[in-house]
Amino acid sequence: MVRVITYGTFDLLHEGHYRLLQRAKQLGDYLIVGVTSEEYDQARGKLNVIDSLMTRIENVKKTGFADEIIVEESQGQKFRDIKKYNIDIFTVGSDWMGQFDYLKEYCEVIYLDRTKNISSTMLRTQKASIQRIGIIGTGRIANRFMLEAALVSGVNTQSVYNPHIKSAQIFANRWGIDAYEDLEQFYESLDIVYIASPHETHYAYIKQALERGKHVLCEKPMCLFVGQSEELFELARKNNLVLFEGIKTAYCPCFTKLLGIACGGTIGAIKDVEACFTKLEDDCNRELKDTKYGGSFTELGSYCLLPILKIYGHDYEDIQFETVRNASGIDIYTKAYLRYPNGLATAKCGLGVKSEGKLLISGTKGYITAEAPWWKTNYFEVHRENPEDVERFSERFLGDGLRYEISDLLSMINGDRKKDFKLTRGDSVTMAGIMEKFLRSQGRV
Ligand code: C2G
Repeated sequence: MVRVITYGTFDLLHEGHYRLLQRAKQLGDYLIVGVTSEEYDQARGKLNVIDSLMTRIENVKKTGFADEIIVEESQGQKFRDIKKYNIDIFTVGSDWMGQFDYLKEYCEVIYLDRTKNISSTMLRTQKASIQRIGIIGTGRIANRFMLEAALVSGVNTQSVYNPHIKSAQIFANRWGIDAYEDLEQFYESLDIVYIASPHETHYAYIKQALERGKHVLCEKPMCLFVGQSEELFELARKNNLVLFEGIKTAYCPCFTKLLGIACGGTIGAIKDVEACFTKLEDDCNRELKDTKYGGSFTELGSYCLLPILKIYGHDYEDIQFETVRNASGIDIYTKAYLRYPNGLATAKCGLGVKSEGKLLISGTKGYITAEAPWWKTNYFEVHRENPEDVERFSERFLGDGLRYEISDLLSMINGDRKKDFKLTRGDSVTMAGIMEKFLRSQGRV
């Protein structure tokens, strides 16, 4: 008798899960299915699981493929189960390719092809549907997005578009999704578009997607012109769609906590915010080659402007830029000075100059510091006049952090609009206005 085991969350059970269980059963005579407990999903950083453990077990039972169902409660349990249940084959979907090779010492490990397309037919009966995501762009961030989206329940990334079809195909093969050459067919394949293409292409893609009834998650800076930003948000509102700017820091739990404390009066009235983010890039990278829309401020400015706008709001009185430029005239280092009626702020960004990445918020009773990488906030300190009076705060920041914005986006699509306080329409529009002022100050537009 061949004994097979597989594990999963099986949230909002869909045909990808169904086909996986069906093929797992066909691998042997007796199939054990491990369903993850809520605690274990939290510990491994899986977000947004909707169905309870009981519902998920019930749904797996209903497929009729499992001979036995167990609960997976902790890391290391797979190894123990393989021994305990005398397992011959461990199997899991190919999105986990290579991750469970360490079990090969104890049994056979088989990665079954992941189901690429989740259609809506099976999902219509469910209370929350799986949102199908398609990606535009195939750069570094798109690769990170694939890993992070896999840890958010309720989404299935299934298509990619790049005007250079070769790049789309390489990306699609790597991640087991479909590559599209035709934009219309691509839009038909999805519910949410994730846009990770060069900055200046965002506007046209967002507009197309919104006109076709698709929700949009767009990498920062979403827009480089205030008029475009306003137009797109208006279009999204009219079509009842979610338009979401992906500045990951805004959605990370520790950053939200930091803002809560900063704005809660602990350090008195805030009078200065200094935010610095530098990341050395090679001269031949897109960020430093594009002499019109590239450079330090368009690339990193959104991160530094975020705490400034969240603390002081949108009505700054004045903004000035100072830049260090390379031979092609592009800013390799930029300082933006903002003056508000009640305080000052500086945003400092560099792709060709390295500085200490830091967020420093100064108030009339104390200050808050978060060290680099504060844009992936997991720790900050509150200091007061007495040097010994230091409060320390920390919170987990999982993986690359994109899972938080994907999870918030889903909550908004599913009707929980409250969460857009983390990055509002006004925040995004103001940032687009600042990007435009910057480009004008450099004579680039
Ligand atoms: N799956 C699939 N096709 C999809 C989606 C999922 O074949 N379109 C597979 C996954 O690869 C996995 C199973 O269905 O084998 C369950 O998927 P999830 O519920 O997302 O669980 P997961 O997070 O993959 O848990 O210990 C937990 C396991 O390691 C995997």
